[in-house]
Amino acid sequence: MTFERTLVLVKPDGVQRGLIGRIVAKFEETGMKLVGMKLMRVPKTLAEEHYAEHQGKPFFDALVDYISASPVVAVCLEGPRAVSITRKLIGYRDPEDAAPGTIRGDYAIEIGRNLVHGSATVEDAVRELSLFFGDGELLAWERTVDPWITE
Ligand code: IDP
Ligand code: MG
Repeated sequence: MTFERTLVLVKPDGVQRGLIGRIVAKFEETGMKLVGMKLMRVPKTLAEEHYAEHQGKPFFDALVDYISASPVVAVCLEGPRAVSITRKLIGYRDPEDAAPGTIRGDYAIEIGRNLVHGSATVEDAVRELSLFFGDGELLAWERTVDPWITE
């Protein structure tokens, strides 16, 4: 099984609402390994680069304002299929369609305040992680429980 790394952002609404712990716990509890985490402000230039695929869409300016309005928590998770497992836990982009049990399904109401970002593909994850984390900020470390989580 190939290990992947993925980027999660607890967006400003998640930080403001005091949901950092609950959101990070959801991922941590799967057994995926936390290899990076920091509270940070997202400058507009970084927000625009991160969301470049949405440039020109009607919601783009509001999206950039939202992400840069207040601090986020950037998290890097590692594990087999980390990208797809993380997206599954986050749930569909519009909370109205997000399944119960997912972060958006349980804690969010509107698409423009959907609490959390997760990289959509392995390629996106590589690109996004290089935007949010510098050299040395992602840590390779051993957990004694690893053999009980992955074969
Ligand atoms: P994702 O976050 O599930 O990958 P994307 O389609 O990549 O969803 O959109 C990125 C983010 O842009 C969404 O999480 C949401 O915050 C915002 N967004 C997407 N579509 C809309 C919309 O129609 N109105 C307002 N915000 C939107
Ligand atoms: Mg996306």
